[in-house]
Amino acid sequence: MPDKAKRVFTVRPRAPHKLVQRMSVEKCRVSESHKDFSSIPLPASLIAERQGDIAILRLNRAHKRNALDDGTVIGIDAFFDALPGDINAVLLVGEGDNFSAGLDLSELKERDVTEGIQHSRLWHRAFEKIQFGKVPVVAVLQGAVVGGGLELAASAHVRVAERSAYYALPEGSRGIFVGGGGSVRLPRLIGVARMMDMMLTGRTYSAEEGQAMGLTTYLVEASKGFAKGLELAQRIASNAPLTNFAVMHTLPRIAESDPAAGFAMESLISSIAQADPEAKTRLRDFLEKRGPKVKQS
Ligand code: 1HE
Repeated sequence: MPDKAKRVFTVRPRAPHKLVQRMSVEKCRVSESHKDFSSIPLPASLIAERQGDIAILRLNRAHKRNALDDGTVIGIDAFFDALPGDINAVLLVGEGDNFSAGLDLSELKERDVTEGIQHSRLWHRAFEKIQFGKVPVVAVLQGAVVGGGLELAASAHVRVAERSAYYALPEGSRGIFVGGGGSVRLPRLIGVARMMDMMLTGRTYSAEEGQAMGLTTYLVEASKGFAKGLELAQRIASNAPLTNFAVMHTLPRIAESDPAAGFAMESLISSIAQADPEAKTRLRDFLEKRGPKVKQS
């Protein structure tokens, strides 16, 4: 869908910086298929739908290769902030042949240093709500997963890549630096040396190569990404919510703690999870032959 007329974005309850207040987003479009999210102010560059307890957030700027303009990033922030409580997983997809070409370079020209910092912090806030939000997020990748598009993908918990997907960090050739959390998240996925090489030499990695490196979690054939992503999101959504929460919020922090603190945190969260009535029910179901057995995937 083409971009529509623009209007000033004024809806965030927490007073944003004046730069953010000035940023404009395309007019909110609400159709029957995503009426559940109608109270969330989304720009035309984002479409939200639901399938049961799965929310599907679609980058909808295929004509600009889903480049992330300010309105889109503000919309991502608003969407994850206001996700309804009955949603148990999110599927993040890009319309067209590319997941995302990263930062919308046309918006970069006139920013001064302070505005640059505020812009980067805006991305940090939005992507933090993905990585450390309410529910796990599965991203479906195809074509360009580039620059800020890779930073966005890196904030998801599971990445399903079609064979056409490729990863790149062209910031070096544009005279800029990652600003959407890439220097924090990507070294944790692929290592500092690989990220350095990608930024210095413009090296790209295919979806298949990305699998060995930890960027691609699942590799699938052309046009199979959505179905695989949805299947995984449904599987994730069927877990006990407290376990999903612990995996998202506690596991990465334990992994970065010193071992003594990590062991202590693990004991605490495991005892909190097992005391939850949901865990009691699930354990009883298994022991009484009603619960599912582990199946080889
Ligand atoms: C864009 C953008 C964009 C496409 N910002 N407008 N990202 C990049 O450096 C990647 C820049 N994009 C590309 O290298 C190519 O567009 C692609 C390889 C991704 C796709 O190529 P292609 O041939 O399919 O499309 P195209 O003809 O290059 O682009 C189609 C349109 O999208 C065209 O606009 P049009 O008005 O001429 O039709 C492009 O200008 C537009 N377009 N990508 C703005 N990125 C928080 S910091 C993050 C830092 C970064 O993300 S740096 C990396 C930025």
